[in-house]
Amino acid sequence: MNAYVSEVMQGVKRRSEGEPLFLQAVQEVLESVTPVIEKHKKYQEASILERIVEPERQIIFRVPWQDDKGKMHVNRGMRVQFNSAIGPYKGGLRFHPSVNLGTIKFLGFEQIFKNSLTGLMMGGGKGGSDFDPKGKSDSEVMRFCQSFMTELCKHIDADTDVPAGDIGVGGREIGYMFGQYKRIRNTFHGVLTGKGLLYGGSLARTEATGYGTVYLCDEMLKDRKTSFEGKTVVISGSGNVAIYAVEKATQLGAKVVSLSDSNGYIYDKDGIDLKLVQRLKEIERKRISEYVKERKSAVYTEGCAGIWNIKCDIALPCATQNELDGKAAETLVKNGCIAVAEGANMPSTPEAVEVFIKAKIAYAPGKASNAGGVATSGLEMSQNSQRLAWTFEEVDQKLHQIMINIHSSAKQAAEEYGTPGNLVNGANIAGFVKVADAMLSHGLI
Ligand code: NDP
Ligand code: 2IT
Repeated sequence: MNAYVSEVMQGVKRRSEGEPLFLQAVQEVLESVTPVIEKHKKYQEASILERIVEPERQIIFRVPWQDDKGKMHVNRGMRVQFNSAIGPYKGGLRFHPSVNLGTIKFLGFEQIFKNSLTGLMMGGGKGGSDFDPKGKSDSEVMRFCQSFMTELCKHIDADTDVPAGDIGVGGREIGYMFGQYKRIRNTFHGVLTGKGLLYGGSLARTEATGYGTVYLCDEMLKDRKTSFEGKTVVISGSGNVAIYAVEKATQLGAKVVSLSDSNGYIYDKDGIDLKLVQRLKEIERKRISEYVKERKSAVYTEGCAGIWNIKCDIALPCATQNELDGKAAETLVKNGCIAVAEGANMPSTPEAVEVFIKAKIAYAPGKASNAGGVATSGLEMSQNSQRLAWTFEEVDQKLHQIMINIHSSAKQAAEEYGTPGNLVNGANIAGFVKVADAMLSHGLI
């Protein structure tokens, strides 16, 4: 590694003890942008790297709430406002027991470059809590969300910071948080995205991340003179992103044969029955293991890591970070997998990424392939500002075009800086340059 870049990395390591996910995300971006730093001295002269790895602001707060039996609980809430060089902070909220500051910093850092790639005016931010919505009643989730927003509402605004969903935060949670924000601030505006259609949400936002992942993958396949038609696809997770990746891949002629959750995975040789999955997961909030009780062609296996042993042409990891390791990547490649597009954030470990790049299969990192979610959040913000609602087709067509553009700008940047076909470098560089140049324009802040 270049001496300056390596010094910045050492500095981040010294100051981020106990934050391995954040270090992993920073390391990858710094390695990718090294040729840019070497070619253009202006970034080093203005200490752009030192500044871009340090969040502009981090807010950590207590979230007290009462369960249905009256017992009091305390969770930790946080929002990391990472970078606002090209727009208001934008990024989701994650409610999951594993959430800590390092998780939110990693996600917020990724969001800076992802949002830049969309071509829309959005800075990077992320938030969340170690609250676990699983097994809680609607009233418990409501009380938690209201308490969370009672503090968060002091720090966000439609032109300041606009949160959305992520793991554990979907339409129900966004609704409760929007209600509380409106009540306390007495303002009705687009302060959150992923809202219900009755109060300012955008058509196609629910579908956007999954659809976008498939659109981007399709661009990589086109480059290789092929398509989703007739391909066998493995998708991990069974949440918002996974479900709509299944829908779009199936529409494009593929057969999706598996899905998972943190307990295990299903394999359905006849192709996933999407309506059944939607009922089980979106309405009944059940485990994916229930699927096999209603579908004779499917089998369930305990433990989620085995999903990558299933032979497939295309793999779309859509569950969580580091869910696909080096060994799993080798198995996929050995079994003839030709494309991997990440719906989740950083689902492949650095070792897995290396395997994909070496094997020269089509590989899209999450910050490129899952950017359709936040891009459509950006489109929701535009509609809110206009006080208009666009049709599903209009939003979907814009989303599709944004994914095509992301693929081509990542591909172009990879070529320009000497690693053609490497979309990890391409996405990091294309995302970085825009933000870094905006930071230069703003002077030392
Ligand atoms: P959901 O909460 O809807 O679903 C998450 C899915 O991932 C569930 O199937 C869940 O299983 C599984 N999962 C979560 N944590 C783990 C874990 N530690 N090990 C194994 N499986 C796990 O979330 P989303 O679908 O919204 O998010 C999935 C991924 O996509 C995340 O990485 C998120 O950051 C990313 N993403 C989401 C966007 C969005 O618009 N929603 C946009 C861009 C990226 P279980 O029920 O067992 O926990
Ligand atoms: O990781 C992500 O990009 C998201 N969870 C969506 C963020 C958003 O603001 O829509």
